[in-house]
Amino acid sequence: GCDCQRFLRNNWLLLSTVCAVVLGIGVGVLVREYGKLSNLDKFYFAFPGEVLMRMLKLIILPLIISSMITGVAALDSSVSGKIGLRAVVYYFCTTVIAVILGIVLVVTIKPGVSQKADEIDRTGSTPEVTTVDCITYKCFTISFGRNKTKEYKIVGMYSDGINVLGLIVFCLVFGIVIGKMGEKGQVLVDFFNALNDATMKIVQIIMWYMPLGILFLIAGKIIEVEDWEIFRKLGLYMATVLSGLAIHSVVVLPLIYLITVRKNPFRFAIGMAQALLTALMISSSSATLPVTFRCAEEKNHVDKRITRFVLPVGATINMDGTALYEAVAAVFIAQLNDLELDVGKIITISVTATAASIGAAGVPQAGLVTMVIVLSAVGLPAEDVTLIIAVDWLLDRFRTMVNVLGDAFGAGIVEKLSKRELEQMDVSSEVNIVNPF
Ligand code: DAS
Repeated sequence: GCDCQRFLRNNWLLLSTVCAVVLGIGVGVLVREYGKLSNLDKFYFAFPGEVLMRMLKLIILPLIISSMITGVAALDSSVSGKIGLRAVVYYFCTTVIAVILGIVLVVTIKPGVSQKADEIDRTGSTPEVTTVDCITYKCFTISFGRNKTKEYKIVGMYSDGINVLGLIVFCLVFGIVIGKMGEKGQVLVDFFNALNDATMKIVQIIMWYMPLGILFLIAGKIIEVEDWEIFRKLGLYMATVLSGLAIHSVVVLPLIYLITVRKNPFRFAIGMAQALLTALMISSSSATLPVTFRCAEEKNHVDKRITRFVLPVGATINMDGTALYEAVAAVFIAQLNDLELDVGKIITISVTATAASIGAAGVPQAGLVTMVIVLSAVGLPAEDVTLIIAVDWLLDRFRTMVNVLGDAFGAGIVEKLSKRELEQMDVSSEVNIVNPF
């Protein structure tokens, strides 16, 4: 009785989100079968989901600014340099491992070789993605034409206005400067601390809305998908990507966590469940950031001084799932094109896939866009991304989930490695981050 009640109270959000997913699938399938909705109806139907996305996107800007600035200001700059270095080493190593894992899998499974190559008839089987209507390749901004009427835009929410990486650098500098200003700087530190508290309060409100938004996000997607047949055709490719993502998140990352932190990695991962589920539903690690923060701090009790630093930067540059996917997809397309891959080309793919994952913004299908870099580096036609567009929305969800998991483990690992510095700070300084809850 009592245990069960406590479990419900602590996990009601997660449970109702899971229910929302199941319900969303049910509603989606039913409406798809019997609904006969026009395009406008579909838009209205999916609108509650769109509202969730917009709320999350709205809140990440003040969240990144306030958490980064207060996080850095609270750290002594020599310490923050060390913590930053550890984070970057972690980001880099896990990304490279993910790429190698992806390449090993795709080279052994060979999803694009032999009879599979004939199966994916390049013009016939993907009728809705016949031409690349326009490619405006500017700061990772691209839009692919799907067919003549329906434009399929992959324009990051930031690409037209805000540059997250630039913002992060600014916040780093600003945080260090006001941290060093003493008395006068304290006003600003207090201000951003208050801003951070307020932002997290709003996040809490958004979380209440989350199950409903997710229900309609998933139902709306099920109604919208036009061609299920393509899944069978690209099945082996998808299986390669998904098994790579599974190995990375169930074996590789937990092992690294286990070795460094010496705690149960799966308990840690379960603590992140709400964030992982959110990532899976909205396929944006940036928009998931508010939830990632809450899970890491509330459920897994990672030190706020670490999360404020490691999570926003990680969400922007640390994308293991994307790196793995880019490597697999590039080799897959090479196999479809009968391109012989020598060691040099494999290395080129590995390096560019790593770079492309760092360059990809944490928004839906950003990885598909930076894919162009990898393809052109080995001389493959850039428009061949159209071959995998049809299933990308699905793979995007899973790689985003792995991206978020990688950031979370990173926070846990960097915290452990920085224990000494954090303890020293506890005794030496009064500047502590106010608990917003
Ligand atoms: N979906 C992106 C993310 O937010 C990255 C990608 O498209 O691979 O992590």
